[in-house]
Amino acid sequence: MKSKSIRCRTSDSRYDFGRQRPLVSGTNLRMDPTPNILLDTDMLTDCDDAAALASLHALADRGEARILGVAVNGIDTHGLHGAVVSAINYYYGRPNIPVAMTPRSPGQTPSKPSSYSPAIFAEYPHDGLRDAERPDAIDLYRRLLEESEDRSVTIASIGFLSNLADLLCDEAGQELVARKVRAITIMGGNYPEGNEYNFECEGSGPTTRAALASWPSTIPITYIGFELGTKINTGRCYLAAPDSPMRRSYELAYDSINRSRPSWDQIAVLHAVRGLVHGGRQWFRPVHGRNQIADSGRNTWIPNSEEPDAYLELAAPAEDLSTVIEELMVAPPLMQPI
Ligand SMILES: [Ca+2]
Repeated sequence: MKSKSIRCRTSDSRYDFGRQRPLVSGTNLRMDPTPNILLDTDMLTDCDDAAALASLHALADRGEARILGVAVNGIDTHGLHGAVVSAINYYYGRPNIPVAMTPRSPGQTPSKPSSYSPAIFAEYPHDGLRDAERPDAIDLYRRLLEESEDRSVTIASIGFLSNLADLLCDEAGQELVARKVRAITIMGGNYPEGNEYNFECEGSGPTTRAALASWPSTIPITYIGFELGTKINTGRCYLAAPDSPMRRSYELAYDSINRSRPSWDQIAVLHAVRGLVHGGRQWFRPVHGRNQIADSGRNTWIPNSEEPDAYLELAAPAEDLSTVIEELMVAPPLMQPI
């Protein structure tokens, strides 16, 4: 892993727990109905990231979303988890989606060996880059946001919040987000209170708190919690599906192709693209309030109907949502795989 200096020390005491989120003025909402998605993924130990990216491609194939780029957080000790993102992009015929890597080093963000990145790097087409050769995720965030229309970008965060903490660590980053971002869906936390991997893994608590405390208050945050994802088990759909990087990840991570796996990250992508209601049905119910994050990363929800932030409860039968997600996970690519 190349060594780069991170721009801000997000564990600084200036990110006090009680700090007000910055009130940075935004601009008028542009009502383009098709969300422009920037995905922030760890693509590391679990396979739901692979299925979430696949679902995002399937939604793009249906004209429901555009994929601006993928920022990768966390560190794969094999140095290959960016190549998994690239391999999935190649599978869906979109090889030019930019894939950028956290500038953090081990010790500054969770660092683990991916259970599936070596196999996917060896067995499937991709851009050939190792993680150390990829561009900086914070630079990618800034470039994509600056190039976008005001209030036109939706972020789906399905891993650690290190990239967001680094992006938001100064007023320029906060102003850029306030001006360009329409909404964010974050898979993280456990509701109404508890512990969850993305928020607390390997001492991530201060980073999680810094990212959420620095997020502009004019842009609502929607949280997908651990407890929601565990209700929606998917993955056995790949048993009858053709070979693909996603199918391979479900074979290699927790034997998920036979045992299935919770759908934390797919739910976050689905909500980022489709919102609460789709196809005439309400799938999710928001519980408004605000998140409190302890040093450990443990979160506590303070309910308040006046707050813009919310976590989601399931508003439809779990098996129906599992079916919707599995249809997206195995939808054949619209374009020719590369
Ligand atoms: Ca993830």
